[in-house]
Amino acid sequence: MKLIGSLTSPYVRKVSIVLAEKKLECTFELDSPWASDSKVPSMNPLGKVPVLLLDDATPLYDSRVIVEYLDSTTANNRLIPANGRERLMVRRWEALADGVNDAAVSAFLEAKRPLEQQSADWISRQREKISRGLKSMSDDLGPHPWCHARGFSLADIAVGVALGYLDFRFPDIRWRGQHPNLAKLYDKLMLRHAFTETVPVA
Ligand SMILES: N[C@@H](CCC(=O)N[C@@H](CS)C(=O)NCC(=O)O)C(=O)O
Repeated sequence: MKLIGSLTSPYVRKVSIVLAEKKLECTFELDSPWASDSKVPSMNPLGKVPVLLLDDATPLYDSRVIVEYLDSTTANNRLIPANGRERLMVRRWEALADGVNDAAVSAFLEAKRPLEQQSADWISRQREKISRGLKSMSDDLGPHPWCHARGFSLADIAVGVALGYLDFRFPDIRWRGQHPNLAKLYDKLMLRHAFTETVPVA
């Protein structure tokens, strides 16, 4: 298998962490979808990373499909409950965390446009999504040790990646002070090898 992506993408990071947690062998190919010579559009018509190239050369996207596939390949360290409401709730955590990333990526890209083309309204709309997303994560986590009752899961990976991406792109968002329970979870996640070896790099 080969993972194609950039080092700054939170979705690529989520997949990298799942690969490490599942102890799966995979090579990595650096390819920025923003580069004019990027090969990403030839593998994913949407032109987005991550793409996972299977051994038979089938390209898989997006990150949610990829992590579902990876989790199903081995019985060890299951990260997504097999079925029922538990599965649904872990996938909902992932959707929320990925949605915070969507808003953060969108606000970051907007702020990179020339000043006269930027929309302050757009950036503030995305920041509101981030702020509501953080509150919802914090409320749902409450006093529990992990996002999902059964223990460490894809939900914690997705939330940890979103929090790390905010640190990386929006250090002015002081989520630790507002949500100490998320800070506690994050500190615990950062003790895991899979998280420390995949810190985003500009
Ligand atoms: N929902 C997708 C989001 C992927 C995504 O937006 N990736 C960004 C990098 S952070 C990208 O490739 N953007 C290029 C583009 O939008 O053209 C996933 O989970 O894989």
